[in-house]
Amino acid sequence: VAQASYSDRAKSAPHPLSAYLLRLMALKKSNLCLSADVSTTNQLLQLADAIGPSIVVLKTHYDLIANWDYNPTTGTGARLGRIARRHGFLIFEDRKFGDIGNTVQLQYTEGTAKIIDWSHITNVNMIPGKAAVDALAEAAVRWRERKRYEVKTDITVGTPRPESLDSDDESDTRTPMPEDHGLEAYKTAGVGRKASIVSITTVSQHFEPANSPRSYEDFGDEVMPGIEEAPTDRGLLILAQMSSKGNFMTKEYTQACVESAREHRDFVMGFISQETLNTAPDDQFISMTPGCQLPPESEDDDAEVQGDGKGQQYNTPGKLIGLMGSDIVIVGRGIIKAGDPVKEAERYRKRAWEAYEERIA
Ligand code: UP6
Repeated sequence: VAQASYSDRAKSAPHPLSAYLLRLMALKKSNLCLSADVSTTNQLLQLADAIGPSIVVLKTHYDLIANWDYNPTTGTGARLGRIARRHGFLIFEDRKFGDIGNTVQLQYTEGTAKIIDWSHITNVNMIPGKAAVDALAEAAVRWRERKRYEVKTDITVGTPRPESLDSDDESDTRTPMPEDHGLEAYKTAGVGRKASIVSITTVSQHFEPANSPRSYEDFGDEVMPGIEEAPTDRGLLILAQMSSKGNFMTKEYTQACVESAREHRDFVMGFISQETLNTAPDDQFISMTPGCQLPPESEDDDAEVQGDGKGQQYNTPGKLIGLMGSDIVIVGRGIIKAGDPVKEAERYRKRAWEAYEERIA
């Protein structure tokens, strides 16, 4: 597999999201994932908007964001989703789930972030055993079923019936809304704003936020030219190897991760690993690799890069893609802390892409 091109692999990938991602990589000439480890929603959205053209995956740690807004339609994840659609990248919440099946299911679908609603990809730490993967797979199937029954209706928000307002003001004589579920849209979007209401069995809403500060809201439903919207499938990566010094992931452990992935080819897209883990003829997993930095521009591209003093170890894109057979490099501080992150992201994209081209040549 390591010698095959991304576009060829796209044709036979068993997971719809993997096929989509591989096509996106070929289209954008990018095998770069940005690890957007920032502290606020605005920083996250601005970074995504600025770096979006250079990447195919944006990795989040939602719990690093101080003001994460979990509203399923106007919150941080939904807004990030628009930017992703516009620039053509997938969202990967690096949640590293690690608990019993029932708990991880709830953490994936409920709680303060409802990760499954906005993140195409997430990952699992396999320490608790294979049941966690089964449980996440089951949650994803249920979520997709529910998605299929969503109906989107576009409306212009009117004024709701007085009795449906949370107000005791009797002098309030506003005109009734045709449907009660316009109330949420009214409260959040405001009268006269465009909104679409998504109804399932129970009703939830999709609409433009009332106080959109900047242009990423204006992207609306635009999709990046050249490719359709991402499929509504969800994908999982198994944390099979780590970049950190002295981690406890043995060869046997990594192998057990591969076996679990093979049991769920329709849900597991691949691995977080330091190398490709495709060994059997029908393994078509994607490996994404963190612990990646380039030396400063003044130095040789393959010069050694020091760790961060907190256990992180770095390898260059040349080594990870070219020698280790990884498919996507994950870069955080190497890009974010650069003087010009947009330019630096392009430097990483080019180096990682060149390494891939050499590999398949
Ligand atoms: N990450 C690793 N190593 C792993 C797994 N995940 O570094 O084995 C994640 C970290 C961080 C990012 O949680 O978000 O990848 C790496 O960031 P950096 O490029 O700034 O070191």
